[in-house]
Amino acid sequence: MDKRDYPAIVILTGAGISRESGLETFRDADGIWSKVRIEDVATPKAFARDPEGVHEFYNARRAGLTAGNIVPNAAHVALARLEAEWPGEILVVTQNIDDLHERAGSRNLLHMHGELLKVRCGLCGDLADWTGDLGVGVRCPDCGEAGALRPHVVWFGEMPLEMERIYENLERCGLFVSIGTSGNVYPAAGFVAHVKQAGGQTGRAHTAELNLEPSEGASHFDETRYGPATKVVPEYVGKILSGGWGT
Ligand code: BV8
Repeated sequence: MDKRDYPAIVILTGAGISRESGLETFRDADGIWSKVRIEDVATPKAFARDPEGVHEFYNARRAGLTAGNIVPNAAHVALARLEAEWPGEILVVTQNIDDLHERAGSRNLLHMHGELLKVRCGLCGDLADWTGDLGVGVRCPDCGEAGALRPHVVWFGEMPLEMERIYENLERCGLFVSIGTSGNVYPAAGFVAHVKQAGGQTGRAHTAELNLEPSEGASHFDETRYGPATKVVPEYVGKILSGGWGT
């Protein structure tokens, strides 16, 4: 079979894929939004009103992610294996701001909600890698101004990144797999409906949800598999690589 016979795959991931690496999700019982309010830490208004409070929220998450005990799990590794062994195209679109997909070896990857280990200058637009704390007094490494650096993260009410590239891939794919997301946050939660409507390469793309439990959008999917990501994702990657996609 040549490359064209292998459907292009788009994989959407959310906080659930990183849960077994030790990172909290957002909407589970003990999740992040049970401890802080979105309006206080994850909107442009919150940052304008209380920049130090927002920096503190992201400083704690950045410190957690870089502490050394948070590593990719079998689900991240399975997706990197799929990319290495799949003869067709594959793109991972993650809502996550951690770097676990990269550290597992995924390369065709985009962070639609930004990256915790990057900062952006509100004045010169410079994007820089950043593993330490941020604060209002910290100077931009490029323009030298203080008080304009923010986490390179998409807050509520802000446009997610690379949306054109995402929709272009959704419209061409033959297989769409959603992993570890509750299907609450748009536009990501609308991707499965977009794939169904666009039809994909084969006129009808196959869609699968792999999650701990049914998401808000579960009924949109052709196929669902529930269980911890470190179990269901490697199993599903094995199924795809043995030619079982779409069944
Ligand atoms: C936009 C970055 C339009 C920050 C995040 C009013 C004004 C403006 C917009 C809106 C509005 N009302 C609604 C909206 C749209 C809004 C939205 O959808 N709100 C929701 C709450 C209703 N969306 C936006 O604002 C987006 N932008 O619409 O822009 C626009 C148009 C033109 C011009 C300008 C703008 C921006 C959304 C991005 C917000 N930023 N994060 C940060 O991380 O701190 S969202 C946040 O939620 C994370 O990115 C997270 O990834 C994302 C989705 O959550 P999930 O990943 O799904 O995590 P969750 O905890 O919910 O679920 C985890 C799942 O895993 C569960 O199902 C669980 O069962 C499962 N699980 C748990 N353990 C495991 C597991 N699965 C497998 N194995 C396990 N072990």
